[in-house]
Amino acid sequence: MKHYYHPMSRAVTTHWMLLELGVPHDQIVVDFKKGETNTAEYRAINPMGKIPVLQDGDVVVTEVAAICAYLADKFPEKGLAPNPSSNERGKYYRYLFVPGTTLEPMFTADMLGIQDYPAQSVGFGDLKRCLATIELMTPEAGWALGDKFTAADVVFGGTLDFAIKFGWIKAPNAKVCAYVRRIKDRPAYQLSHDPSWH
Ligand SMILES: N[C@@H](CCC(=O)N[C@@H](CS)C(=O)NCC(=O)O)C(=O)O
Repeated sequence: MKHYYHPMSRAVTTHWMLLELGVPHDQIVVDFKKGETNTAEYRAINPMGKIPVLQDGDVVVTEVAAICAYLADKFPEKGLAPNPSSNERGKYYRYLFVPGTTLEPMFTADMLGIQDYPAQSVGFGDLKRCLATIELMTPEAGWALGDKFTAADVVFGGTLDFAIKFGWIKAPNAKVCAYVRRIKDRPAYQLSHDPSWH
């Protein structure tokens, strides 16, 4: 498997996922700041010109959450996804999808100072609703699905970690901080994230 990556990018999340699984992969550093995602060759792999990308034989997976979900299902013996037929799967999908489809766009709009938008039409609603959703979804103890750490924590927890680090969440409460602390204490997190990010 090839993992297109840069150490100062969202690709640290998919690298973290690969390390949680402990599966071998070729790490291909793509320096997006030098335009390496802008070449015709790279755009043929991902027309969005974004990292991360996972290439598994003929299969190309883009988007952090999709890559984490794909990897968790490819290696079921590692236990990072609930069984496809279990009821937990619904909750699991929610943790995988809410960050990229709802929270990140809200944080982006907020950071850009965009306030005049139709909250009932835009997918993220408004900041108040997003923060209430984070509050509800953040586990009091353990992990998103209970005692067992899963890819849901890599995606949801990883997004909260970025949100605190980059000031997207201005006043994280004790529960959110404690969950992110548990995330950051994981050896695979520490191996995949630059020490200045810990
Ligand atoms: N929605 C994408 C976002 C990926 C993304 O924005 N990656 C940035 C680095 S953090 C990138 O590749 N930027 C290069 C560019 O847009 O040219 C995902 O979840 O993978």
